[in-house]
Amino acid sequence: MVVRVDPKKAVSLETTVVAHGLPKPIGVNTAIEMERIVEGEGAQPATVGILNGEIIVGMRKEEMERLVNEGSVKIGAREIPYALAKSLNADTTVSATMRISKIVGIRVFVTGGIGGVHRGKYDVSQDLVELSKNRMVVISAGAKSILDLRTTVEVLETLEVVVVGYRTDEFPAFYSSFSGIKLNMKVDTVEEVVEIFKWMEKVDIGGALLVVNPIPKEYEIPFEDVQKWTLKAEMEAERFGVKGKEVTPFLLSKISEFSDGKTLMANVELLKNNAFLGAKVAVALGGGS
Ligand code: PSU
Ligand code: MN
Repeated sequence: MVVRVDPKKAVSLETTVVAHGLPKPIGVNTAIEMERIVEGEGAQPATVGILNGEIIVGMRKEEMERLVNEGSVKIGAREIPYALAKSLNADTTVSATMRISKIVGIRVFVTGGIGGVHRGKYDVSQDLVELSKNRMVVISAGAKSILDLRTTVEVLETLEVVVVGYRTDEFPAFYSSFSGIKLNMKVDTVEEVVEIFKWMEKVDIGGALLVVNPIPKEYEIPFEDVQKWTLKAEMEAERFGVKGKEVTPFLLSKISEFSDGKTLMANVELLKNNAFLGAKVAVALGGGS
């Protein structure tokens, strides 16, 4: 394992969004922009991925490009041992990145949207289980709109994941701040996030503090539009027989196509917005450089 950051000052970032969630070269470019934002706030970016069976915490641009150009498998936490044993290139989802962050002692992790409960057929992301196991701060713009959001929020409750809205009492739906689902915990400052996290340690809540951060207003896409494109994308997925871990990247790329790239731009902007908040939390947790 290669660790290029001081865990106490670091914010970890995933690579599935780089290699599978966003098209080339937007994935790598966005990752670099997120890293600059994190550095700008005085924290250390730690992009996580696996190259030739070696875990890298704090990937360099060339290494991210290798994931994209040589090809890599999308892995969750349970596939980490397999990727290492088989010397694979692997991009890490929320669950895999959280697990690696935990191993090295990183307390803040930033993503775009967590995985969750899919609609229709049984398909539940490992992200939810991992969120229940690792006490760290996770910043996300809610969960992807392609999911069954209501059920996802209920499962988060069942798993004792502490879900707080950042300046909102609504669970954000990724591309839009609205979902119609209300949250019962809201914070208005980064200091409150840190305060809650400290109490979680004291009362031994073992899972994550999931801070849901709505997409900035100027990039928001109406919930109804996204729902319409999602239905269309789901029909295409059905028609092409897309299954398993291909589902999320397929739906995201179709929705981007139907929206003339609007959702793609929204995705990039919410990632940057989350990086900004994550870095502030890391610094407030006492790890500023
Ligand atoms: N958010 C994005 N794009 C993505 C993902 C999240 O904006 O590509 C990825 C994350 O890595 C998340 C994964 O962990 O999708 C969930 O995939 P699945 O539903 O197959 O568990
Ligand atoms: Mn799945």
